[in-house]
Amino acid sequence: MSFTLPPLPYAYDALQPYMSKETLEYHHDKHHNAYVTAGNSLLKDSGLEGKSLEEIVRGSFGKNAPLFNNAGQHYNHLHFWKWMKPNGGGAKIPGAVEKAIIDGIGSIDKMKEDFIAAGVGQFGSGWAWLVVKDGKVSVMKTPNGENPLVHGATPILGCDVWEHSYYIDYRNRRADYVKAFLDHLVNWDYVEEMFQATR
Ligand code: MN3
Repeated sequence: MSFTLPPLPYAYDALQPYMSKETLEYHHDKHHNAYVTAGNSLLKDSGLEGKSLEEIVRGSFGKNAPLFNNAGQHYNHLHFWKWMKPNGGGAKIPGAVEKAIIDGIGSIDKMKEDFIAAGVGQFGSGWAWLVVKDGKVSVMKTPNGENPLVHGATPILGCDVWEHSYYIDYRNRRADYVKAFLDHLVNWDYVEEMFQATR
């Protein structure tokens, strides 16, 4: 396979005021595109050509750091765009994933608290996640381009906490960004879709 950059599933200004047109233009057109371009170049002669993106991410982890970083970030961003939508977030959580969150973490409020703490507590660049591991939903965080796939877990929601994701709109206020992500941007239907695919 080769990596391709899909268009955003909404207009560049669709997530305002919580994520600006300028942020999405840079983040999608420059940052994500750079992972795609570098990833394709690093994939050549890596021994992982012809594998699925998930196989490339798992297969390069700990073995080929440049390829892993770019393939991991490509995977993370492909889903990140779909994990958001205009008028998302809040309490509109589909029943199956809502129940699994409550079973695994205790309550929706506790999940939000833990998710924000994971995003804020990730030193430097990285991601905050809701994952399914051994059939149970939990919160985790990873540095840089790493993701739950290489820790035996499947991500069902991820928030990019690299500065490029929020610095234009929130400056250094990462907690405000992660809170706005949960309250106004999350596409819970896509979270539910990824959750159902783990069952
Ligand atoms: Mn990013």
